[in-house]
Amino acid sequence: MAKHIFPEGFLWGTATSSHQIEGGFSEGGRGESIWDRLAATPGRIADGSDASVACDHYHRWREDVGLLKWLGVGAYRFSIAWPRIVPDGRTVNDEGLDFYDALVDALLEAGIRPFVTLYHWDLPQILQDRGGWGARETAEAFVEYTAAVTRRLGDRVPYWATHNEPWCIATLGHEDGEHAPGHRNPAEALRVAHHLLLSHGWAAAVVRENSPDAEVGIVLNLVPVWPASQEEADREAARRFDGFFNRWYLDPLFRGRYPEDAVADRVRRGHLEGSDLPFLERGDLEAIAAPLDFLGVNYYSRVVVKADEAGEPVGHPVAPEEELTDMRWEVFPQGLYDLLIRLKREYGPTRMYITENGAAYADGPDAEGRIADVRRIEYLRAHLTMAQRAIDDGVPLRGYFAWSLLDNFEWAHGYSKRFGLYWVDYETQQRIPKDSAFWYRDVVAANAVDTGLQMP
Ligand code: IFM
Repeated sequence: MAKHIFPEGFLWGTATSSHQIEGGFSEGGRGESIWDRLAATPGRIADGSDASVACDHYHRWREDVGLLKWLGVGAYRFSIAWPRIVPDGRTVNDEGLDFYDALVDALLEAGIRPFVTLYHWDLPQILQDRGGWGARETAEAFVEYTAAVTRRLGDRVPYWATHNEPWCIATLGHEDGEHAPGHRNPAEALRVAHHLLLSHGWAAAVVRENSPDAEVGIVLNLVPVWPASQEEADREAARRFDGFFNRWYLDPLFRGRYPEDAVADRVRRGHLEGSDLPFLERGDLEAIAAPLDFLGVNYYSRVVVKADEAGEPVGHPVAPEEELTDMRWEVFPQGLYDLLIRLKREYGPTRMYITENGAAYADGPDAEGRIADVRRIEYLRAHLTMAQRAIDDGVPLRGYFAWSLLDNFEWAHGYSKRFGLYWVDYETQQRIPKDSAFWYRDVVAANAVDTGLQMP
């Protein structure tokens, strides 16, 4: 079989997030989060569930570190639950810090480097009550929270990501209303995006003070955007989608400005009164554009768009049913290569990590208890092949994190989508390695992925 060998020192990992796996809602002094509140609202989560128990990682974290050790990964990406650290929005809760402190020590003891995300969507509800990310004060509160976390863990954590996927927080949470806090207000969504970026810049400086040897970055969900046809209207729709989805975040972070065409687009749609961004204050863009040690890239699929009658970009899925995952996302590995090459060419990040990549498929245990998740293996194999090709072509890609270690609470979909390398039986909390876990373990051990093709 042809092998794609990764560079020495390539960081292999898996990823999770606090809200999706921890449970233990009322323990350790944890406060309410905006996702607890959303899930308590009937009709907001597809299967009517919530994350109050999830994978019970709050109690089973030692076992989960054991799973990571068995996989042989060199790193584990997880997030800190802000409502455990600052439950009332003001006072630091030592018990919350103790939990992560012990986890970090156990990981290091197992030879696994902690890759910590500070914000993966679980805002303390009390801060939402004071305006949430729409308020500049929340950016200030994020800095204080970051200071508390990094003062405690900064001596041992080598990788810090400030935010996970600000597009999802701003757009899904404040424009589409699908995610917490469930607002539908495009003007607010733009303020939210700005405050997230700003808080990233401010917090990154604090991380550098408290964790001087660590790498600091941010994690974006990015998509290659394809026009549905070569018609001018569709190409224009694709450009606009790219502006609102990718460049709205990449440009401020790497170029210190919002993309003019995308701003004009928002003005035209009535989401901004003029191109003077009302939320922008002196010094903000400089803070946002402070150099990053890494860019975290979450890649799952591409998007194909066409122009509707009003010229607005609308999704135009083209893939046949069998090329869709359970999220109805097209399996499109080439997009990962294209995206990495584009990032290198247009933004030149010092280094990148694929901080999430994976697929939701429901495959469960057969009569013998085996989980033959062949489609997940093929998905991961194809994407890793593209990642390795990008490295060969000069992309400074330094690591890869499979999403996810465990099946978990998939936000508005509840438990109905399974992304894990491990199957979770939510009744018993048993974790069962899927075939993909065995396969990934071999990849990590070999530092290589095979193409799956017998070469002559
Ligand atoms: O589960 C999510 C994760 O929280 C953020 N990135 C995408 C994943 C799959 O939808």
